[in-house]
Amino acid sequence: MVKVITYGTYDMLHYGHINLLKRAKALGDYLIVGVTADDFDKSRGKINVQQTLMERIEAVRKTGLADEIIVEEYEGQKIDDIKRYDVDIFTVGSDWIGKFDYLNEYCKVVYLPRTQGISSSELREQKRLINVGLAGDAAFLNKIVSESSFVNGLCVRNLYSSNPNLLAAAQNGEIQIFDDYESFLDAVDAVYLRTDPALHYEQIQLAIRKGKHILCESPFVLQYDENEKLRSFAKEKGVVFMEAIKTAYAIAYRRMLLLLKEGIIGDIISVDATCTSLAGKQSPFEWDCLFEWGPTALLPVFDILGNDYLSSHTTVHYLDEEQFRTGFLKADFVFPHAVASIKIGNTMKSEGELIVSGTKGYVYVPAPWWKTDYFEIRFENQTENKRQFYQLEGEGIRHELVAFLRTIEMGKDFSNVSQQVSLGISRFLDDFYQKINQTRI
Ligand code: C2G
Repeated sequence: MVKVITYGTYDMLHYGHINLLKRAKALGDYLIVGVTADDFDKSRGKINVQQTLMERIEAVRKTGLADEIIVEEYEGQKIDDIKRYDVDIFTVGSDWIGKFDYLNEYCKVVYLPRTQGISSSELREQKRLINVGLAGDAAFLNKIVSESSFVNGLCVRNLYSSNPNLLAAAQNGEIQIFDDYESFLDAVDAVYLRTDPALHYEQIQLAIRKGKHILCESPFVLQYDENEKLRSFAKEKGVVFMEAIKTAYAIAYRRMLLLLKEGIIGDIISVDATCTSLAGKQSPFEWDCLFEWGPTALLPVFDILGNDYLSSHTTVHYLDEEQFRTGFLKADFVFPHAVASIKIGNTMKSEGELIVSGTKGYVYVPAPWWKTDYFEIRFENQTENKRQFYQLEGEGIRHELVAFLRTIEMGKDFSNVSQQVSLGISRFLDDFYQKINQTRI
């Protein structure tokens, strides 16, 4: 019996896939089809897959061409599978020519001509393209533009800004520039906001009124009650509103949260996050340190401990107290059974690490933890220590854009920044502007 094996994602299964499977089956007597797991696809840069693993497996099963279906979960698995299933022929489409020649050592390798004129990417793109306009002055917007090119179904064609550097870059591309916020909104389906947070409340309200979906860089408002008001207004108008913190989309950060929930380090006693940078503080187009770093540093505190803290105290060094311009800040929180602290600054440099301490051990995320692809779970007995590594593409921004798009398309919330975190950040800012429990140095 000649055994054949082939692999693929088989997202939105189409006749190109079916042609391939038919010819693969004809090469032998028994066909094994490896369907890629979501994590494996993410690690090889496929982030736009629309269907779940189970849906994709079911679609392959329904073709009736596979004698056996397996899941491809890791780099290098093909060699293991060929040996384990005693495979005679490995086959894949001609788009992979040369890539799998190394398998010749284990079985025959056949590249079958790819079917022209059809692909999952094209099918995904044919779905309505959501036009996301960018509003703001920070250089960070350039990253959103470049990351958007990795996301099918989304395009960036409009910019509302006053930063000449951004405008110059936009003029070289195919981006239309606006100096009037309302006409900018009229030109887009959705908006990514990175404007001055003091303006967010008005700007978001207007966007909601015009039925535009909003992805707003955190902090999205400065007052707790504004946060609640905008949330219910967006809901009432059927508009998607998401707060953006890119770290929330880093796979390592998500996995760390799951492990903590499972109790890997016991009960959590303390969360300590530090975020500092010296870059950017000179430019008038960059945010104040409190906006730049506050939400990111607060993210793990409120994700892990909730936002119901009993008390907090902030020590702040102001660059300009009247304008609330900050140089660095340290805040301490007391929760019913735990404590937390954040240290942020752009006039000082420190080790940007995150430490979560528990009754059985602790999690250590090395600097810069907010762009993490790696963390360690450490115990008293060092032999029990675990190291976890997860690929991080595009600092999380790509996944954030995918989540925004999916929420718009499917009407289900895919945001990784929970209401608990969002309200916690607003609560902290509310206290800050009222100078509650604040010491100046
Ligand atoms: N295919 C094809 N013609 C098309 C589209 C796809 O022949 N128009 C083939 C691909 O070459 C591949 C299979 O169909 O052999 C599945 O395609 P994808 O789902 O795009 O999977 P792919 O990313 O190619 O994964 O480990 C995974 C494998 O390396 C292949």
